[in-house]
Amino acid sequence: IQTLSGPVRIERLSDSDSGIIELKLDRPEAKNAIGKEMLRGLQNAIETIGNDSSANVVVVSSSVPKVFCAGADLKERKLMSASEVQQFVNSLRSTFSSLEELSVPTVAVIEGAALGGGLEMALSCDLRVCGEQSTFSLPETGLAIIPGAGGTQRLPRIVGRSAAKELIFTGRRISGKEAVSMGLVNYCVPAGEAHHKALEIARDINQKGPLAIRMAKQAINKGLEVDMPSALDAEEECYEQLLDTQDRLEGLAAFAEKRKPRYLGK
Ligand code: CO8
Repeated sequence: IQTLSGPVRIERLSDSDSGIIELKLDRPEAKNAIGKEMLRGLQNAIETIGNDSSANVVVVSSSVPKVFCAGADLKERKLMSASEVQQFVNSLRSTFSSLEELSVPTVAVIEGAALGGGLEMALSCDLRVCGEQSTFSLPETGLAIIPGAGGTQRLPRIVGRSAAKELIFTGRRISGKEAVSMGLVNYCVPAGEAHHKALEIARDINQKGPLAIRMAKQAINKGLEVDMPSALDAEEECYEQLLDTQDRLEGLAAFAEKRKPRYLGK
């Protein structure tokens, strides 16, 4: 895999973890705020991962201590005209949609602040793990705007409409403990251990049939957007794509022979 540099890096783990890709935000001077360069970096990274058929799971984290991402770059934003802001936000929104639409699972690791666009990025991932000292907020209404990169849509789908409305109307910062209690994150662990926990989850996913994981993600995501009969059709379609795979036969053979399966993704 190509290793991208700049404010967004991607790296592949080695040996038995080689299906795990790390996407790292690294713009320490601005607490990972998303400006134009960061946005381009994210787009390149997501495209590169999307084209890599041997990627099985992506861990999205920050290399900057005590922050996941401070949201939109407010200094850059101040210099933009309304139409430039509109263009930028549209681009950010579609970038987060491509993150959400990656065929493989994504796990966000939050150690510290996930604010505004930074939280919206985490919401575009499939799973979230945070350290106890983390803080989460969508402060946009305090800046006289609304979350514009998916926050008004993804947050209520994850935590329910009532909790999402309170967080968006007030911009209140919540802790990791509160985030886990409302289902915003899957796990809240002691500070500094979120990356370790995310890798544990990623390794678990990486051991499973890779095509099955992709089909499970597709079935869940497609099904949640439509009525139940159409959702069950989506499940059937995804299930049937797995019937003729070598990996399905390998799973059965491994069970019969009481050994670990060796999946090839075919
Ligand atoms: N944009 C630009 N620079 C930033 C940002 C930001 N969002 N956040 C921090 N920085 C800069 C600071 O200005 C400072 O720079 P300098 O050294 O030149 O003064 C540097 O990063 C370090 O910041 P702090 O000294 O504040 O560091 P702390 O560790 O004390 O605090 C925090 C870190 C908690 C992240 C704090 O900086 C903070 O609260 N930042 C602002 C968070 C925020 O309000 N973000 C915007 C949310 S709104 C949004 O993202 C809209 C996106 C929706 C899509 C677009 C819709 C229009």
